[in-house]
Amino acid sequence: MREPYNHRNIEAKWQKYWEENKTNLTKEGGDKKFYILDMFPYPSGEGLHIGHPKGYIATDVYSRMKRMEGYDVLHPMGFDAFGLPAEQYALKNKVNPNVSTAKNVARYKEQLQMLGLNYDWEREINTTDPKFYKWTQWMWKQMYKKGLAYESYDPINWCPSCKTGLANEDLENGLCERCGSVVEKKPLRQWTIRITDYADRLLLDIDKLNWESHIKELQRNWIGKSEGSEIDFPLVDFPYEDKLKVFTTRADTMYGATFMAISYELAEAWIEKGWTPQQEVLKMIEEIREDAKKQDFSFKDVVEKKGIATGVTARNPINNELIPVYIANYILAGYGTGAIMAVPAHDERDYDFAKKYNLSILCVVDPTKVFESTLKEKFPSSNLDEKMLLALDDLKNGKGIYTGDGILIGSDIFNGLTSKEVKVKITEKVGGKLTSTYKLKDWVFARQRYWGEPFPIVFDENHVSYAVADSELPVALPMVEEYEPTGTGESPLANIKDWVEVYGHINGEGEFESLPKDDPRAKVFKRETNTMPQWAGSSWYYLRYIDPRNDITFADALKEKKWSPVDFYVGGAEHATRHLIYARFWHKVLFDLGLVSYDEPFTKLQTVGLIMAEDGRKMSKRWGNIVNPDDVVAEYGADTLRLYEMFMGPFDQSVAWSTSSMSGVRRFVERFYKLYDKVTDVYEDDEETVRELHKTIKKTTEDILEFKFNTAIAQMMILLNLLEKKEKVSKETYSLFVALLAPFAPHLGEELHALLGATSSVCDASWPQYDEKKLITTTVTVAVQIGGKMRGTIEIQRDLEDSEVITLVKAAEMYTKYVGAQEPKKVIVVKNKIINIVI
Ligand code: ANZ
Repeated sequence: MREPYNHRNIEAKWQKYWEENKTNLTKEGGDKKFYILDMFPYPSGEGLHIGHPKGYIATDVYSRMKRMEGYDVLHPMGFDAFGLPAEQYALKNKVNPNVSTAKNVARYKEQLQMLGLNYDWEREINTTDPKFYKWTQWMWKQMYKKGLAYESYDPINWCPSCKTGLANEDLENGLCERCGSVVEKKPLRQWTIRITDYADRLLLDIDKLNWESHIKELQRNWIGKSEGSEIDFPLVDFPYEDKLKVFTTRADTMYGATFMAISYELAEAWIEKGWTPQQEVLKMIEEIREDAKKQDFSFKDVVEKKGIATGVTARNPINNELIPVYIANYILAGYGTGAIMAVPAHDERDYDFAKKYNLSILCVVDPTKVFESTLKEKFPSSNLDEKMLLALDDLKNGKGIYTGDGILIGSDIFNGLTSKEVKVKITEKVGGKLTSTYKLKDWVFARQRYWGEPFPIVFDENHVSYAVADSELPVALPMVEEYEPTGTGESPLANIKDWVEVYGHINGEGEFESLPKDDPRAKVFKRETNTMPQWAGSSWYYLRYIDPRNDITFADALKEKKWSPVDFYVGGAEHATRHLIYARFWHKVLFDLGLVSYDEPFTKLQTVGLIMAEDGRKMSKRWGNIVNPDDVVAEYGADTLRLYEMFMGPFDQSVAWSTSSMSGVRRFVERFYKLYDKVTDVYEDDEETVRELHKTIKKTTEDILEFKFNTAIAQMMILLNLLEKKEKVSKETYSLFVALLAPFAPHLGEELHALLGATSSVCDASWPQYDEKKLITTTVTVAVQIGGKMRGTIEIQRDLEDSEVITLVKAAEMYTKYVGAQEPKKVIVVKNKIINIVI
């Protein structure tokens, strides 16, 4: 008699086997490759969260199947260990981040290994390793040399609590994404990267990507391209500035401009040039500036519009009308030109402002003459006629607003023409130019903190910057005692005189090279003391896995060509606009430099749904509802946890943890193990068994490819139920079933594979193939009613047992959506017809 299933023994045994036999090392000789990648974690002090493995297990299952299908598979893992969170953790616990990070990395790794993930640990990388960040510095240096990285002094987002400048991408609703503080605008010397030079390509190439459409849309919106015109409005008798340049997407409404509006920053620039406005104006500027500190940078959406007349007058170049210039709180300094022509009849923000300050509203686009289809677009889902008439009526009375395109009125020679044609004509007539503007801003790339990559830059006594020669890379981050942020806008590195001051000369290439202090050619230079943001290493780390120990280049060109691009990338949706924009940009720069072979890094992308706590809330210390992976593995085993996380629900949706379903999965594992007792060497399975087996092969293969792990597992459960009812099971059937299960539960897979007589790892077994001819079966479509409402149908095999039908329906998307983690009161199955779930 075999021992009953004991996950501890089995899992320890096979983990040791994999390590000793180097089972998980990447194979490189074949002609088919597959590069599957997880977004690497930042190793927090808390250890692995139970939600982390969801994505990792998924890529593990996928990569194991690919390997069994004969691919060379690259499935690596590493750590994103620089950055603010790691530094804050170190400060809080009063340990040096060098020490705490190493400790956290070790713990993460141990936890990942405990799950039996098949990462090739010989390729492990860590962004804080000088051998890694040498290449981060080297790549940044290429950007510097190309003019893509530049020093700027503009006001940037400053977090007073984290004491560092931040990129727009680091904000969430205007607050520091890290600590929730209100972010201020602070002028600061910093390094910035011209990501906007790539805005158009980043936008266009989105179409090439096999990514979820909502992620693609988030990227498009983040880049935020807007096509319009730049037009100059001359200022009348104003000695400090002769014109106002505006950006508009609606040049067709120029005859309807009744005032101009500028940002308070522009008003301040005028003051610097000598303009002395009225006291009230100064007060208003002050007020808006204060409000702005509490607001997001997308200030445009302010609810309460306010502002004041400057007393300055502009001339509308299309009709020579004189119109007043206002300062308004809804004008963003960093968008377009920071000034607008305001057309209250056709723009909502201008309309609100005009209403508040009693400014005239002039209608120049007639909505009634628009084609009906355009109108329907503008007023969807409502009673078109009524809305339209109302809009027209209001417009006629000079109090309405219509924001769509249409036919021009009140516009002199342009009357009767459409908005679309007039946009170009008017722009040309007033000597403006057609341009685009973007929401994407250049990337603020310097942090005034310790725990990051130093820049490979030195300055001479005139603050002229020089790149550090390649032979001197990496510029190592010095080990220090004191690394608290200074808060002055200087990095703590600035206090380390020994490190900051370097002796050397500028070589023939125009780069800095060190020399002994007493060398007659040696002069003193100062190192850049800011460090790079956490996004630096993560913008290219996937390339390093390809050739992680190469000291000559970041990755050998032939290897890069073989493995790139990443075929499948899996990770959190929170990276949709930050990491994924930065990495795409970085990759395109490398592509333009001829350093990589493809212009997009990640062909396919899949986001991971969250795992919520059993009570439906987010897991948090605050709620005391955290599930710890170590505990789960100790009690249930890694294989059960793996299967459970894949079975929980549709992969991309967030699902609540459920201990009872976890126990159910554990029983499945035990029963699977026990089924071995029925295995008979020479035995022919009946037709039903063969059919169900082939169906399971087909479904598992297809579902894994589509990341529908839950339905694959549900099908395996059905097959298991069936086999349990049979007196005997052939060795052949059981072997194939073991092969299907192995990617999900690799320890058990190995154990059973060995029991069946194999002498090599199940990882090297072939992936089972199904036979179309053996699949013929009769299926029925069954209606699903949940809580009294029809929620859809599922297709299942005719005459299934009630319990099997229930298993299948629980794996359906509608079940997760309408029932979730709660236990239904009752499930009634009317055979081959309907399933009624009472909740
Ligand atoms: C006149 C006008 C008339 C406008 C009209 C709109 C409708 P998107 O599409 O988001 O790019 N704008 C330009 N720069 C601005 C700034 N710095 N702060 C706030 N608003 C600004 O929006 C472009 C429109 O937003 C521009 O077109 C401008 O208003 C406003 F019937 O110009 B429009």
